[in-house]
Amino acid sequence: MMGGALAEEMKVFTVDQVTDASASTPAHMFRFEPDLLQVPLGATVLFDNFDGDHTAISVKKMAPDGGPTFNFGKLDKDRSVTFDTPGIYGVTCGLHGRFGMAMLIKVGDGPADLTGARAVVPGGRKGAKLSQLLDQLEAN
Ligand SMILES: [Cu+2]
Repeated sequence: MMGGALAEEMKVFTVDQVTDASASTPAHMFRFEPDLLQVPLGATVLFDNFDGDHTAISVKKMAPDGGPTFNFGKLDKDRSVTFDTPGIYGVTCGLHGRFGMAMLIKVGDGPADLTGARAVVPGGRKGAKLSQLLDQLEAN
């Protein structure tokens, strides 16, 4: 491996997958933290599933051409993805997407193709959440 431990560390981002029984709405009860993540090209994102009850799945079509897609089950040990293709990636949980458990990852410094991403947003609460995150990304 090239590069020191520190350089490697700076390119690894952890996303918590939360189950919060005290939350007042289902969308808040099951969530990714953060739900909007911007990372440099080549970064690795780790979906921690620390409470053991979440999957992490690419949202259909919501990834740039040639970019990685993934489908991590509840029991998978290695739940990390390296993003070598810039663009916008949608992620959901197969179990809680219907409650709005979804997030966006934007990879790279260049301008994001928001129009392309909006065109493939799915329906339901998951889609509503992703649309809201695209609005946030646009406002940044
Ligand atoms: Cu979940």
